[in-house]
Amino acid sequence: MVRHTATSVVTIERFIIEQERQFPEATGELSGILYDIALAAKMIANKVRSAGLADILGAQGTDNVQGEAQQKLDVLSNEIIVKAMDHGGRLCAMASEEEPDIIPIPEGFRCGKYVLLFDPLDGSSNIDVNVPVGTIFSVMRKITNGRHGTLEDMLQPGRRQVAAGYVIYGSSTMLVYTTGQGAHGFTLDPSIGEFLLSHPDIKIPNTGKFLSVNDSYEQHWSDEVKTLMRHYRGLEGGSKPLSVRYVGSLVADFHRNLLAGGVFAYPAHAKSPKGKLRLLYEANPLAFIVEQAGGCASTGHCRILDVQPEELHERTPLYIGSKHEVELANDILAGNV
Ligand code: AHM
Ligand code: MG
Repeated sequence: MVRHTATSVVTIERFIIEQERQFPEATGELSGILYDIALAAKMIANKVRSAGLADILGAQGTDNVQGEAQQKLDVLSNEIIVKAMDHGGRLCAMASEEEPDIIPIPEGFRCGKYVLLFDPLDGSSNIDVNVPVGTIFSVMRKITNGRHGTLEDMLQPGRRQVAAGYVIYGSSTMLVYTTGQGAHGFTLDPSIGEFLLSHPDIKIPNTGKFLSVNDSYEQHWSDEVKTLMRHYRGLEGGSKPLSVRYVGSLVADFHRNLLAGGVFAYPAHAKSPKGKLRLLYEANPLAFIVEQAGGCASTGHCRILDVQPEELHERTPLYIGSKHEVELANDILAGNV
């Protein structure tokens, strides 16, 4: 990998090109997908930034000052991504958390050799209270013959991802991605409209500081999950308690723990036996990133990246973050502690 000094200014485009150069056989298609995602992210960031004005300019379901109907931001973000990606000739199909079925590439456009899976605006219920939200994406290589991508191309285990990433729309907008050569973070400089390399080769601390979990579900947790949480809180097992931080916006909770060390947990519980989060749009891409950063992601029983998906909108329990805390989850949920 090309080394950059603390003072070099490296745009995301230049970084992607430098990474691609490591592979002389690369056609540039994957790089093209990443540029298009970065462009879509800038467009969404722009909409998210003015979301607080929606009430002034016209709320959802009403017309704005131009007389156009207002759209919910998650629906709008979905459209932005689809429109930024469907004509580039690199994808053969897409799937979104917002849409029930596969999104085909429109007739008349070239189909490429990749599929894109995404959650256009995760945590969008937080928009009204000005809490960070995010976009999460995953890229897989097409495995079927034929021009268009199929469900089979989407339902591959996460270890086959060729790229994955997320964008966090927070106090600044950041894009973090991996193509399997480390996890790298870029911060949007709004004055020039460019993502600049700010967090090269992110490494998550082996032992965490933070615990992110919605513990109002405690009454529905299994005894093993309750024991695990007691360990995390230092009430059992003798370790130092983790500090609880729960935004309720997966990208924000994950991002903090990735940089500072910690574990995000969304356990299965009696009312939601597979948890809440989606394997293909949320767990897999974040698992690829966390592993590249030296952390782990587990269902509590097996590595997230090894799960064979059965359906597009499948949910999974998720324990993700620092190695020590995720391994503790595996041990306690297996009854080994
Ligand atoms: P969404 O995809 O409908 O936005 O839901 C996912 C969000 C995550 O961002 C967050 O971690 C989780 O839901 C919070 O769920 P809960 O309110 O059950 O704790
Ligand atoms: Mg989501």
